[in-house]
Amino acid sequence: MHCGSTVFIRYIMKELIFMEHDGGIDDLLSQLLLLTMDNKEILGINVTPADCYIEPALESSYKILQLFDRADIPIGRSDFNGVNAFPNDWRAGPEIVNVLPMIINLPEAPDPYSLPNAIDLLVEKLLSAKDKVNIIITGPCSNLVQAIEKEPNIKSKIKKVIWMGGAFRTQGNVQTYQHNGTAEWNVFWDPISAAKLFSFELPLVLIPLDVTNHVPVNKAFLSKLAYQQQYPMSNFAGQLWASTVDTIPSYHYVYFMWDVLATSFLDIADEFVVEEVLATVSTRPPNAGQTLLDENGYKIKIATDVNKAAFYDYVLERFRR
Ligand code: AGV
Ligand code: CA
Repeated sequence: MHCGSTVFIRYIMKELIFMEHDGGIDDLLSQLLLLTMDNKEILGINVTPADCYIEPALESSYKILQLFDRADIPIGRSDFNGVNAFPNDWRAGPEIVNVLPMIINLPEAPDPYSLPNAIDLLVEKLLSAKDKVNIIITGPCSNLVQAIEKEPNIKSKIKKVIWMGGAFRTQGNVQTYQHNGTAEWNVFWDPISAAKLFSFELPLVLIPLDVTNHVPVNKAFLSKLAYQQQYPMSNFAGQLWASTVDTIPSYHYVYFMWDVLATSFLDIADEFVVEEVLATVSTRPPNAGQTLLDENGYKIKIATDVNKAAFYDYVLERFRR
C-alpha cells in the first residue's frame, strides 16, 4: 500500500525531542509551541526550580500537556537549587497560569513528588531512544550536565543541544550584588554547569541575548494574536503573554520571547544567522556566568540574528491550530 507506507515513513522519521525548562511564562509558552509541532516526538519534559517554584510549575506543565491530550509525556522533577537563585518575584510570577480559565478546571495534576527525578528521566529516555535526540533547554543546563556526568554514554545519543542562554556581544540581564551585569540569567544560575557543558564539545547551539533582544513581547504582535483568538491556543497564549507586560520593575526589564525563539529554532533554523565561535564561561565574580568569546575556548555555535517577521509569523501560524 503506497499511501500507507508514506504515512509510516513520516511517522518513523519524526524528530525526537527532550525538553528542559524552568517553568517561566516564556518556558510554558515554549512547551505550548513545541506541542504544536506535529513533526516532533517529545520524549519527556524536565522542570527545574530556577525561574519558578517547582510545584506550580509542574502543575502548569502537566495541564498544558492535557490541553493537547498528551498527558502520556513523562515529566521529570529537578530538585537542584542552583548556585545563584532567581529573584523570588520572578519565581512566583507564573503561578497565575494555574488559575487561567483554560486550565483551572482540568483534572488535577499528579503529586509533584511522585514524578521521576529529572536526571534519571533524561538518562533513561536518551539511553532507550531509537535515534539521536535534540535537547531544547529554556532554563539552566544543570540537569543535562549532571546526567552526562552520571552516564557519559548518553553523549552519543544527543543530536544537538539548543540552549537559550548567554550574552556575547551585548550586555547581560543579571543585575545583582557582586556582579558587573555581563551575564545572562540561565547561565548565571549555575555557571559551573555551563562551563562544563561547553567543555563536553557536544553539537551545541546557543540562542543568546544577542538574538533574543530582537524579539520583545510587543503590542503589535499581541494584537495580531488577539485577532485570531477564536483559536483556543492563540487565546491562551495571549493571556500568558499579557501576564508578562507588568514585569517588575517594568521601567527596567522588558520581557522578550527568549525561550520561544530558542524553541522555534527546532522548526525554522533556516531563518537564523548562526556563527561558529570559540567560547568559555566565567565561574567567578565579578562576571560569573558571562559567556566569553575566547580563542582558547571551546567550539560552539551561537545564533546572532533572526528573520524577525518570519519568526513572529511562524508563532502566529502555529497557534492557529
Ligand atoms: O534570561 C532569560 C531567561 C529565559 O529562559 N529567563 C526568562 C526566560 O524564561 C530569565 C529572565 C530574565 N529576565 C526576566 C527573567 C524577567 N524580567 N522575568 C522573569 N525571568
Ligand atoms: Ca526559561
